[in-house]
Amino acid sequence: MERTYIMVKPDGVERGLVGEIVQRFEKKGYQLLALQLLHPTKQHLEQHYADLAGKPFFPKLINYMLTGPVVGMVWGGKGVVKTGRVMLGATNPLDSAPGTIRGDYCVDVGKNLCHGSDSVESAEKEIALWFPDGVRAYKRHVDSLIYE
Ligand code: RTP
Repeated sequence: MERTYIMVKPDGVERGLVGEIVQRFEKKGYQLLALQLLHPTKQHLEQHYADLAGKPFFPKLINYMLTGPVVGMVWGGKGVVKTGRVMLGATNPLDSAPGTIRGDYCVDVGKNLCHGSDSVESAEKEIALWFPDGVRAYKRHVDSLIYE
């Protein structure tokens, strides 16, 4: 099953948007495979965002992500990586369509509430980084009402 790593960033946790974000993925029909609230270390975040290490906004991004706990989740289902990112909206919330999470709930790129893996490969890397003990699959009876 395709899996993705979705993370509610510290602003999303503090603003009480965890439930809203979880609900959107649940209502879509995706399967919740793992969920944790975590106070990430600087080193952990630098590993997660390693691809962005050269960007001018990198230090600001790490400091933002250190302002409080994050809620990390693994969601599974058909096309969940690409569609998950569509559900989050564009990186810059001012470019995000209404109806997306960022389009509905935020304004600035430096406070854009959530993260979603950008490919199947990076999703698997991120899941291994954030859930090093592994994520257990389970059968969902409701799948017969969601998939043809
Ligand atoms: P994410 O990883 O959080 O889902 O975001 P993304 O792929 O859509 O965007 P990416 O380019 O990977 O950037 C990661 C996060 O860095 C912050 N950012 N700040 N110009 C800026 O100040 C700037 N650009 C990006 C955002 O929090 C973005 O989500």
